[in-house]
Amino acid sequence: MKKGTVLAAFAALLALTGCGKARPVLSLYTWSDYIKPDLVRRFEREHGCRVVLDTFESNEAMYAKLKAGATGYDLLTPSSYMVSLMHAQGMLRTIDHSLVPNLVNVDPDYLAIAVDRTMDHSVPYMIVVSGIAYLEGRVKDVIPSWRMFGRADLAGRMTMFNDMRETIGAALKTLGYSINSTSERELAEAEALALEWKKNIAKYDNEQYKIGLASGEFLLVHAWNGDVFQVRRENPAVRFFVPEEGTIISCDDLVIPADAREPALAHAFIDFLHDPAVAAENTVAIYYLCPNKASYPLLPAEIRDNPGIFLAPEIRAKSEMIADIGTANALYVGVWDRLKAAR
Ligand code: SPD
Repeated sequence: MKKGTVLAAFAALLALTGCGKARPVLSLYTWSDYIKPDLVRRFEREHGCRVVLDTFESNEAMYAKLKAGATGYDLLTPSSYMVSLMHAQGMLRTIDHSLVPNLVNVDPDYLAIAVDRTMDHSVPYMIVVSGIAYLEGRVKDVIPSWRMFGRADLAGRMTMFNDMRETIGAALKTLGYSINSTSERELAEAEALALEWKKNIAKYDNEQYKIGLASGEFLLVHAWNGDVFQVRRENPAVRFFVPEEGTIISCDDLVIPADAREPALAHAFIDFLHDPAVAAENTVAIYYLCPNKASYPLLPAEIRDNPGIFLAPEIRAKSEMIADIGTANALYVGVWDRLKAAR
């Protein structure tokens, strides 16, 4: 074959496979272990694009990075209280419902209590329940309470979240207060309790606790439900409970930053994630519940009957979602700074 003919054939092949032109890139900034990798690949195939994932460890870290000038993200998954703040600061795009027909599948019972009930600028992605995970057989006399962090016999073998709203929230809940308290007196009491707990914990951490629990380095950890059930695949001795005082329930939402480069692709990804079969497959893989009502009948009993995923009504009644508390946030920052600095 002549050289020109070979080049023409190669060019035709490239055109056919779509490899000749640069594929659009969807840049997703999210928590780790938070989407089934096969689903990402399926979306890439179906949309002729590439999905690039970057991860953050806390809402505050993600927000700080964006505020410091990081750009180029098309889709983020902050918790609802952070979504409120970002929306108020004009950081998010309005969701174009005509591009996301699967929004009809979002659970109306969840939307009734959501912050953005009309999905104006956010679409719920996953419901997250905070609690305590431990290794059965390695921790004696477990009581279903946040007060487990006061156990001196477990000193150095426990972790709590590196997340001010979660860790201060756990202390507030233990004392019978709201996790959204703005009372200086209640926060001072919570600070004193969290300070007692700090003497027993190895570190504040949102990521390493998973591997640490699986390996037995840590015996009891402050944990998010889905992460724990993923870890239990590696170590069947892992147990999870929601403390009897009540807990924090979060929803991490899909949002499109105002400066997204691929907003149409971001809308398509949201629509893909709310396809009922995709939502169910994702939930089965990561053990977080996607509030997609049409997907519930597709979930196996392992998920549907798991009290750490579908909470008992009495525990749910005692639990709360983190709210954007406006200027009172500074009180939490003060408590958190002192807790982190304390020895
Ligand atoms: N590995 C996924 C963890 C998701 C955690 N979402 C955080 C909610 C904070 N309140």
